[in-house]
Parts: sequence; C-alpha cells; structure tokens
Amino acid sequence: MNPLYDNLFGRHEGSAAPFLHLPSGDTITYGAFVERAARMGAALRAMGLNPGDRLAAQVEKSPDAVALFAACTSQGIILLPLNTAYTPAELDYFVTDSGARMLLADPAKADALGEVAAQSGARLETLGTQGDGTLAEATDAAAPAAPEPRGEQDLAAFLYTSGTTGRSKGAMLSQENLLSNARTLTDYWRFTDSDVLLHALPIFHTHGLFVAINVTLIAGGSMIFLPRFDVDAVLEALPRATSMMGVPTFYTRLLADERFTRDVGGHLRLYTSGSAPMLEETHHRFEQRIGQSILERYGMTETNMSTSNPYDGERRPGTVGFPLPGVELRICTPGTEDEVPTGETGMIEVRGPNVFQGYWQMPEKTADELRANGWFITGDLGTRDADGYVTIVGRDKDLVISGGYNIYPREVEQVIDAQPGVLESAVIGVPHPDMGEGLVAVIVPRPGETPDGAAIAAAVSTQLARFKQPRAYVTAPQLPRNTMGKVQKAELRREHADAFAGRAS
Ligand code: MLC
Ligand code: AMP
Repeated sequence: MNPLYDNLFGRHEGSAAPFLHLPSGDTITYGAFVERAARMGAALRAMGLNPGDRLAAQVEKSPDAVALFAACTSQGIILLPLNTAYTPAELDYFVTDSGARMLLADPAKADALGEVAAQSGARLETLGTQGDGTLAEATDAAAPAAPEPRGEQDLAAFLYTSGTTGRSKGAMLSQENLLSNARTLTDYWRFTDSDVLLHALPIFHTHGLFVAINVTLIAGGSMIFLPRFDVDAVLEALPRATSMMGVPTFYTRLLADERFTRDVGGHLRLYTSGSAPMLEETHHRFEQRIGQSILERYGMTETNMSTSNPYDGERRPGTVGFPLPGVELRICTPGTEDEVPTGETGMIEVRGPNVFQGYWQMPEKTADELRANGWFITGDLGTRDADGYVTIVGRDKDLVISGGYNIYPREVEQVIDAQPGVLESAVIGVPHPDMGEGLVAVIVPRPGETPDGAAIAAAVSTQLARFKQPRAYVTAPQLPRNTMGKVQKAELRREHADAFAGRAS
C-alpha cells in the first residue's frame, strides 16, 4: 500500500485515457505516464535514493517534471520542488537545510549549480524538458519499479516558505495532507474525467502542483499543459478547455486583452482564483465580459486549500467563501485562542487533515505557529459574516504577494542593508496593476554618503530571484518609527501607494 501513489497514479496504470495535452499537439496517456514514472522511480533508486531521502529539484515545467513527482511518491522519496527563478545563492540554503541527497537541475543550469551540490554533498543530476538530462536517460534505460509500501502519515514533500526573519522554513507535507485535500477539492469543484484543465501555473508551488495536478489525477481528467502563462497561448487553448485555475494576474491580463471574449472563454464550466487577493473589480469585469463568476478560494503552503466559494451557491466577490468540508476554521483575537464575534476581524486559524506536519528541523517555529491541539495560526487576518463567508482583510505578517509569489521583505532588506552607503532600508509592497503588489525599497543613506542605486540593484540581482527584486528604489532621510522603534510600514505604504499607478508591468 502507498495511498498517495495508488490513488493518484497507480490506478491509472495501463489506461489509454489522455492525461497531458502538450503544445506540440502530442498527448500523453495515463498509461504511458505511469509507466514512465515507474521507470523514473527505478532510476532514482539506482542513483542511490531511498525512501525518506530528500530530492531537491529546480527543473522547468514538463511532463517529466510531473513524472518526477509520481516517481518520488512511488518510491517514498520526499520531493522538494524549487522555484526556477532562484539564484544559486538562494538554492544553496534549501539544499543544505533539507539535507537533500540529490539536486536535480535543468541541464542548462548544471554548471552553475555544481558548487552548490558539491558543498552540500548532494548528488547533481539533470532533467530537461525534452526527455533530456541524466535522469531522463537513466529512466529510458530502467525497468519499471514497483511502488514502495508507504502510509498516510509518511512525508511526501517539503515546500519551503519564506519567513519574517528572512530564513525559509521547510513545510513538511504528508501523504494524507495532499490526498485529503485533492479528494475534497475534486468533489467540491465537481471535477470529472471529462474535464480538460488549462494548466499554465508553475509546478513548484502548492497551487500548480498539488491543487491543479492532483485534482486532475483524482478525477481522471486531462490537462492542456502550457509551460507558463502566456496570453496568446492561453487564448489559443481556451476553446479546448473546460476549466482553468489561476492567480489574479492571469485574469487581469486576460481581461486586458480584447480577444478574450465570451466566444473564447464563455463555455468553461469553472474558473478558479487564489494565491493572492483578487480585486472585486476584477470579479465584476470578468462576469460582465465572460458571463461567469470566478470561484475564489484561499490556501497556503502549510494548509493546502482551506476555504472556497461554493460551486453552486453565490460566489461572493471579495470573499474566499466557506471552510472546505473536513476543514475547521476559526477567527481569534491575535495571541489568544478566543474567537471574535461574527463580523469582527481576527487571526485566521485552520485545523484538519490538510494542515502540514511542521517545519523541518525547526521545532520552535513549528510550536509558534502550529498549536499542540492542531490549530495552525495562518498569519492572515480575516472576518466571517453572518452567512459564513470568510474575507481576508490583511496579513499579520510582513509579507508581500506579487503575481502569486510570496516575498518576505526582511530577506530583501538584508541584502540591501549590506550594500555600501546604506544605513538601513525598508521594503514594502504597494498596489501594482499587473502583479497585485509590487516592491518598493526605501533606502536611508549613511550620513554624508550617496548610495549608488544602480550598484545596489545589480548586487540585489546577483543574490535574489528576479521576482524578489524591488521595481522601485527611493531614498529617505529616515524611516518612520513608532515609540517602540518599530518601522511603520503602513505609513510608508501610504506614502508610496502610487509608485506603480498606471504602469502596465
Ligand atoms: C515574473 N516576474 C515577476 C513575477 N513573475 N516579478 C514579480 N512578481 C512575479 N510574480 C518577473 C520576470 O522575471 C520579469 O522580469 C518580469 O517580472 C516580467 O515578467 P513577465 O514575463 O511579465 O512575467 P511572467 O513570466 O509572465 O510571470 C508572471 C506570472 C507568474 C504572474 C504569470 O509570476 C506566475 O505564473 N505566477 C503564479 C505564481 C503561483 O503559482 N503562486 C502559487 C503559490 S501557492 P524581467 O525584469 O527580467 O523582465 C500559494 C497557495 C495558494 O500561494 O493559495 O495557492
Ligand atoms: P504561500 O505561503 O505561498 O502558500 O501563500 C499563502 C498566502 O497567500 C496566504 O497566507 C494568504 O496570505 C495568501 N492567499 C492565498 N489565497 C488567497 C486569497 N484568495 N485571497 C487573499 N490571500 C490569499
């Protein structure tokens, strides 16, 4: 028995039903996919990986990258998917912290990552998008491996999430966490084997990897598998799709294109949005143009999906709907377990089989956020109205969400503060028309010095992924502070609220 493998992959063995529709026009059947995954599992074992080992993967989106997830699940190897935008400096931390036994890289990046692998003692292998790379070649030559026996409490994946201190934490997700959520979402959103999901999300995060792919696998449907979100490619594929999942930027970009009409997108049975707040205005514009209401849901790396607007009932703009079946949600006065009255704002806490197992080798951080009684303190502030709809009203964590990617300002500030001429800095997120929020860095020079903005931006670009790099740098003689000495970021956000007004990107 290996519940996650059996339910997602194993039961499709030998099936001729379509699983992945590729831009080339080719379709990969379930049967062919499962067989490839079984061979890849054997190849990974032959490369020295055993159940419980971690495999850190920074690979581009491709059918083989999905097969990697299946192969790891089958062999009990813990997959640690990593954003393809991360620099070697960023990767170093994840590989070392997780104690990964293998670092799997895109063939084009193997040279740049050799040192990271060597320093951490991980074995470096490669996986490309065209059936290339050392792991793909070993897979071609391997005989299929049988799945390893596993239980629901065994770990399936580590997803690293940044933290307010700037140090990322590896969220440990069990088989049960993933499986229970996939089943719940499949039912709640009515996915079936006739669904064709337009998949344009990255597959190194919960949304693109677990929500989209696992729901498709449980339902037995297929996916139009695009390498990334590109408006032209999405418009071309929409007529063949029945459903699409996206972050709000997907929808604002589609609405900005006049080719996105009811004729092109009106026939889909479901559009979902999440990972970042969606403006009510976007909901209304979408409904007017396409004749459908986007279903907004709320989740987190640590909890998978927790709430959703209803499939049949009213999808209320600005809200994230109701707790999913089997998921408990409460709203407490921050710092306590006392629930606030209906309609009042408090800290959102979540409990259920969807909630992760803790942060890898960080018992104190785990204890800070995951109560012994199972409630997870999300860091999101919200309210629940008399009808039960939950609304996220803000965050009690210094987090910026840009185009669905999380950025913890502390990490960026640490890099800026280390540059010549900089006394200190504050990085804030302000409204951005394309990404939802965009980063502004407010820099305080050392007395008598004039930091070189271009040099700072260049230094930042060598250390941090592009999406974490501020889009605007401004200087200020000092940062606003309260009487406790804490930087008043809300004040800075107000001051710079228009930094990106009118900008298309
Ligand atoms: C790319 N760039 C970004 C960015 N994505 N900058 C800020 N924020 C982002 N999210 C950079 C590019 O490197 C490029 O830099 C410039 O911005 C413009 O690039 P682009 O071509 O316009 O961007 P694109 O590649 O189209 O990517 C935008 C996007 C993508 C929104 C399509 O970021 C995306 O797919 N986001 C989805 C994220 C996601 O799946 N999150 C789920 C997390 S799970 P330059 O300067 O080189 O041009 C989670 C739980 C839950 O949160 O509830 O789901
Ligand atoms: P991550 O840590 O990348 O999984 O991001 C999770 C965070 O994204 C949550 O804690 C929320 O702050 C935010 N989020 C996800 N979905 C929504 C949504 N529908 N509305 C508002 N915020 C959301």
